[in-house]
Amino acid sequence: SNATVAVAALPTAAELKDRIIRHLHGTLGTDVNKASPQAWWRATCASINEYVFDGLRNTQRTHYQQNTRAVHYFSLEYLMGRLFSNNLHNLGCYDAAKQALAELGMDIADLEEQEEDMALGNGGLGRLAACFIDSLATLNYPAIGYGIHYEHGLFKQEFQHGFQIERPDSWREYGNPWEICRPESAQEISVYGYVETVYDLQGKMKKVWHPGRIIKAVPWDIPVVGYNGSSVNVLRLWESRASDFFNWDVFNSGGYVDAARENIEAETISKVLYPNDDTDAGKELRLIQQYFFCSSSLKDIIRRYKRAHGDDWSYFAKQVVIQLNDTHPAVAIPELMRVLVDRAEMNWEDAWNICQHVFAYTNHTLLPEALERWPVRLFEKVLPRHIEIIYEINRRFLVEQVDVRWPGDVEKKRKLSIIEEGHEPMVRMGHLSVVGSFRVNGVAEVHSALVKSDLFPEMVALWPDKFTNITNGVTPRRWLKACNKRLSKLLDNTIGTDWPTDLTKLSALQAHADDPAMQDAFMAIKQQNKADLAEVVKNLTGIAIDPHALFDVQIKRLHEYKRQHLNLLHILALYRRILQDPDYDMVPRVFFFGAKAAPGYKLAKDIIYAINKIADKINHDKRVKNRIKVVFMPNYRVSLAEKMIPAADVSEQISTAGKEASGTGNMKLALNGAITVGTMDGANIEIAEEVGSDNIAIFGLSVDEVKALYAKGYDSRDYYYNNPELKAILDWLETDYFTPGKPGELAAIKRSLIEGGDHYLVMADFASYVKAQETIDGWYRDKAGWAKKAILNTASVGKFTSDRSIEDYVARVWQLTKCEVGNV
Ligand code: 26Q
Repeated sequence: SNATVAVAALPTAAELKDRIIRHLHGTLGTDVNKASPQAWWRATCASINEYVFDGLRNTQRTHYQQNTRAVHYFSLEYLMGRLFSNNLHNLGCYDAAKQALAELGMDIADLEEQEEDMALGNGGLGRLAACFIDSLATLNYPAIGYGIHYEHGLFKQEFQHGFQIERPDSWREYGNPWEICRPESAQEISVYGYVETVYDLQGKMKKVWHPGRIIKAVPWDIPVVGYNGSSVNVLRLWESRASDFFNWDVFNSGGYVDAARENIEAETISKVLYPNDDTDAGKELRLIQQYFFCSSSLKDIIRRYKRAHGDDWSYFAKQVVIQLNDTHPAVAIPELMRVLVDRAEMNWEDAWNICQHVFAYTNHTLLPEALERWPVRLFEKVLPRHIEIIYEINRRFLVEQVDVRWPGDVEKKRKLSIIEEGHEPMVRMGHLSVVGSFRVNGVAEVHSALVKSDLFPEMVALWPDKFTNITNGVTPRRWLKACNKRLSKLLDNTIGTDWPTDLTKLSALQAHADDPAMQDAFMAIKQQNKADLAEVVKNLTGIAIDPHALFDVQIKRLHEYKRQHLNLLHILALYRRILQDPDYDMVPRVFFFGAKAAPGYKLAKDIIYAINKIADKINHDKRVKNRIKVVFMPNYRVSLAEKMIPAADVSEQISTAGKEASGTGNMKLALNGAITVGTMDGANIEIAEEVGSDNIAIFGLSVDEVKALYAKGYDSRDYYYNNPELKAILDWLETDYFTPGKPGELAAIKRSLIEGGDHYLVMADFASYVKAQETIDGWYRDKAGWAKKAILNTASVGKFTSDRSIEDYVARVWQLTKCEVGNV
């Protein structure tokens, strides 16, 4: 046993075999002869959990005994995906489990497919949270992730005649082996009601909130296993229930039915994840979700703190740092103020001082429509005491900071106020987060610069040191080691086995990039991964694809700014060239899409429909002679990403410059040897810097050029009338060529680009994009040249491990100390 890891002894194949059989009998009530794959999966999970729970107990005991400072990651979203293979890899026993199962006659890959994805997030922001908690555990930092235990995660996507249909995701319908309910740590949460002003015997004014409703919050703990079993941290997710306390009177006074209705209302809070990844009109339930989880989590933190320090608050900011994953949990700031001022009876200045040393805020977007704002009247209704506290935070900020810096400047006050005045006054959650935090970060260099220059310039003038950058990263355990086992073995054999925890070690691969044997080995692996994906595509869509074609992949939420329709216009250009010139010479390509559209986002759904209709036409057109295939993978999610990314030759990262805060799929694809076609946006800029201009195809306007074009007045029709190919393609969308008998079904895309003004500059970047794709086509014809570029991509992106991001947060924000966890 190793004294510096939480999980004492890593399981062997023989031990696992014993335990799996024991759980088949004792936990599942079945036996080796009649067990279903589902039962085998459950028995294996239960066996793994014996090690996981040991590690969890050791870690929690060590953190408690050493009274460690910890980061508390507050996020409305965690996109965990599946945990089976991840936990096996992090426990260092994937091969042992594979062998144990093989000896029992089972294929581990079939068992992996039994698990539902844990899809408690929309996209990048939620997956980032999942990568971060993996890195925190791996690096032995004391950390807790807090969030909501949604009954339904992100919807399941189906296509019917090319339309996106949403179906509920019921990931826990048959139970989830990775979670533990902790009813002993339940909390009571208040909402609604009114505030009473009272005076005590000394004549001191006090505010008393009389809540209109009380809801119970029950925590579920999901162990987060660090690589090599180093630490096992927890992800604590809150589920809402009806409070027994509140229901008692209604129930006893004959209101059995009313009580049942209140149960349903209480349980609605954690019922479903909002499927938007940009804000829409303030919904009451969403605000209650935010408050419900922030209040529960703060109570949990304070309970743990008081166990060590009693009523002495002077160590609180030394022990506790809270990271706000965007503004979604920003209501935690007035909530902590309320607890300190109203409940602990602290004076305002001391309470505010604690807050400003506890909170830090990560911004993930600059898009104006995605900046969270809540109507003041909604706050007054749901959180009547909190809106008073926000007003007081704002009053002091305007008097003590803004007016001191810019005396009498009404315009500055209007711009900086946490309350946006107007017909419907709004609370600006970004402003609240900046004012209440000691640090604010963006998620890639260019994005952090824009946060300062475009979003909060006056806040920077007030507090220049508050703002910093922390470039995103991804966990190489899930996004290389576990999802691309073939490449991982090649890396182990070539550069040693340290790379999963020290990703810059990948740079040792650069020395092999010209070696023909390495090129062959690398591309042979890519070829096998492509063959595996072709099989998945066949099963999922019925489409037969040539695994030797170039695999071009765009996987991300569907958004105009991400420009899936730019990709589509390029496909149409190629198709048209083929129709006009039957011998048109191009490298055969399969264009893969994976994307969910927010259910209410009309144009995003129109784009999905257009891709599906155009795919159908092209895939069945004999004249194309298989030079183009278009595959829209249904229900894109983490587990599908793990199958697509290792098989990608080309990574599409084509957002309008200045719009994609960072991107993280770009990192995963480059790590697996895909070559990026991308704009100078988000982390693409840093990827280009790392891999060098020979190994990436950059195109399009830069951030500065985009700004200049908007400033001079952008007219997309200039490009329509000056580029005959582009004009012909857009006009094509108005015909019934792709939708026989139904002309105009695809016209909305053209309209958005012409009459709609083309806000995301698709037309302006089109020609440059087509050229970049021609460069890619040229590169791919040179097999050795391509192999070299692919190898250099994998070799050069070590910077983008989430371990580096976490070390940056520790150094620039959290100030944590590593805690080696012993085992007894
Ligand atoms: C807000 C209010 C109401 C309902 C929904 C929302 C909401 C939910 C999710 C708003 C935004 C999101 C998610 C945003 C997101 O995923 N942003 C991405 O974050 C990544 C990690 O930093 C970046 O890499 C991406 O560039 C960024 O788009």
